[in-house]
Amino acid sequence: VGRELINTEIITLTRFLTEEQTKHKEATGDFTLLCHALQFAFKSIAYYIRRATLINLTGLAGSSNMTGDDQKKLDVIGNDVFVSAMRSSGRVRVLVSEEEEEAIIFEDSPHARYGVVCDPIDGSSNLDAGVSVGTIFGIYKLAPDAKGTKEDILKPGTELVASGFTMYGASAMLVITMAGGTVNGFTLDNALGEFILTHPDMRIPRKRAIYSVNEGNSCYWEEPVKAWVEELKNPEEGGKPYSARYIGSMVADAYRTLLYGGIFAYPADKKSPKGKLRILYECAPMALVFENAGGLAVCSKMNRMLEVVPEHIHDRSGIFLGSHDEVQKVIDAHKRFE
Ligand code: AHM
Ligand code: MG
Repeated sequence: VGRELINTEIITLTRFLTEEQTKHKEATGDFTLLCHALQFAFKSIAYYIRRATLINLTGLAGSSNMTGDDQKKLDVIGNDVFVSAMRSSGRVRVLVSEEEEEAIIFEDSPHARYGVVCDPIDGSSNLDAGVSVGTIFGIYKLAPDAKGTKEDILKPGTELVASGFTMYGASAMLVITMAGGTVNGFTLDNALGEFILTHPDMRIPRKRAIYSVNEGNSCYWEEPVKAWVEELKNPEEGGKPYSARYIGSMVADAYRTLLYGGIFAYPADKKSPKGKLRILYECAPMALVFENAGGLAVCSKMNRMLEVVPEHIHDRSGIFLGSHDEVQKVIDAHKRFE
């Protein structure tokens, strides 16, 4: 009856989280509930993005966020969906979002033990062209004496308990990792409304000749970065040059890099001495995913990205992440300039 063609033993995100929870005897279920709220936010955002052109959600909202970026209508909606999901979970005390100037403290959950950081719709300049965008998130367990202030969350990525991203592409893809764990990828089945485990234990290839960087900024780059890219483009006799791939959505560029290998970079440069991408909700969550998949992630000073401590919630950093050997090449190029 075609039974052999149908896999009835699918692992949904719900099942995966339940199984993870039973592995931890001390678990209270709070983290699992928080993840359920997260997955609802991802499904809702995926739904609005898919329908954006049909229901008048393209274009600008007419406002700008704290960094002066013009907000898209979907930036605002994505943020509202995310904030509401986190508030109603009852498990989040502090939330930092790219779209909110201040950290949000949920006063109605005074005993909640988690802090969440997010970029609800990253790469939103690509939205109206139908190019993939994504949500990036990180989860921190608050210290027992946490006071429910933004300081509770000004922590390095080494303190993350989990992080990941959802890419809204041909399918919505959720990639999630827990501290010290593996990286797992789920694909949203729109008919079932469930994220299905399709990419268990993702491992990034050790090397691959692909680089992903906005080379339009190269006139602002520091010498080691220039030298590194020149080297990739001009191989020794008989070698092949690297391929360039740049979507301009960190989530999509990072997802490709995770699957195929290579390197994604947004260096600090003379124009943006601190880099462009944000430590808390862009760099650190991605760095945990890449390290747990066997790759590396460093900042522009070539220090481990996960150890960079933000002073302010919206602080930025240069970042290089990807295959182990490709990131090592950038580190080596910098060493030659010391
Ligand atoms: P956003 O958070 O305002 O969307 O900006 C972040 C995005 C990243 O997704 C992407 O890697 C980068 O900005 C692209 O920047 P650029 O256009 O300077 O290359
Ligand atoms: Mg962003």
